[in-house]
Amino acid sequence: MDIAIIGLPQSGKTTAFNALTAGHYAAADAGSAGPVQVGVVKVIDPRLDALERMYLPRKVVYAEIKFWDLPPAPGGGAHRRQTLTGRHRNILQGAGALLLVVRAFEDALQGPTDPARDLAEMLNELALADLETLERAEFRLGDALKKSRPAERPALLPQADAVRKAKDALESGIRVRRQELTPSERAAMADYQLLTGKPIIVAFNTGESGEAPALSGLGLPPEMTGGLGEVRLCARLEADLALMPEEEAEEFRDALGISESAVERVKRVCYDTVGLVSFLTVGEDEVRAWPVPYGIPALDAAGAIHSDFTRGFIRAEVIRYEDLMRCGSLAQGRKEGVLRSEGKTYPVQDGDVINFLINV
Ligand SMILES: Nc1nc2c(ncn2[C@@H]2O[C@H](COP(=O)(O)OP(=O)(O)OP(=O)(O)O)[C@@H](O)[C@H]2O)c(=O)[nH]1
Ligand SMILES: [Mg+2]
Repeated sequence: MDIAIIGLPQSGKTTAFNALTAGHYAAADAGSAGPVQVGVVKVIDPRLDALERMYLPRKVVYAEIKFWDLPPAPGGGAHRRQTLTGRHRNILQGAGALLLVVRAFEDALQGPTDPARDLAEMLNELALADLETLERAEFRLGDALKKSRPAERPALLPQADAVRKAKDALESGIRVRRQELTPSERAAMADYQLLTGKPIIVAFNTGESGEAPALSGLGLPPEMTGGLGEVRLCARLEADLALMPEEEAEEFRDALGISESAVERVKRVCYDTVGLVSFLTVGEDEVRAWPVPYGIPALDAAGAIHSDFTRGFIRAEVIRYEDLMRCGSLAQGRKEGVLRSEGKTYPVQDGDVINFLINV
């Protein structure tokens, strides 16, 4: 999954990126345009370690999260507006989720913190970017309708209706992800890769001391904060810890009363907010975790492995991870009747170990 880090200028996005990816790239000065940075982190999964001991595979493949940090817009530090429509828009559009960094650390240059104001401003920016996209789409569709032959209209009209509906709801303050759209309307929206259609995780970047804000305490309207994920981290401290040897970092965390590294917390909140689960595949060749949305049909889960798998899908043999560990092998699981045979529509659960039977 790709997660783009967004936030107001100088909110600590690059510092958070470094904390999450243990990157060695120094936070750039305000306004200086740095490169786009990408960092990949493995999603630690103890189940894979246990399966590795059982299967002794040639390789183990963990689920991954890719974090993206964008350079500040030219002159960015000077004015507060973050341009979400600039030349890196495609990265934001391609992301599976947005990590929205909100400054909660004191900074003499930037004045008093105001997380509620900053968060509202960013959410507003996202909505404005989407409104622009939808207005352009509405215009184009209207034009196409005018020029269309009668036979072409039935395809265009529902699209135009869906765009209008989403735009109206967005104007009344409801993010696209939270809108009540029919499955076909949602499908029509998918083409536009709308930013407010993505899961958003708010990362409060707190100071080394002092009170950490919470979404529920910001006094923002529930329609604005509903459905947002939240996590608190002290990016500067965590970025320092991320560069230390693991043991040393652990000692520091213990001393500071931090039970878990920022990256572990952020990963979990991202998984929860996006609604991701992992199904597992096993074998002598490879033991692997596959991140997929919760409850996706077995057919689509097969497609996540290889697009050919959707065409040749026969059935899925499924066993719960716990049952496999208890039985010791798929064959034993079959004997005990806990290895089930499932069809295309079976909703995949976290911890399902799946063997797809494919006709190639
Ligand atoms: N005290 C404190 N300072 C921080 C923290 N995180 C970031 N900073 C400082 O805030 C300034 C901006 O941090 P960056 O990580 O560059 O922020 P940014 O959002 O990437 O900035 P732009 O890319 O220019 O928009 C730097 O001077 C950081 O050292 C934090 O958790 N605590
Ligand atoms: Mg930066």
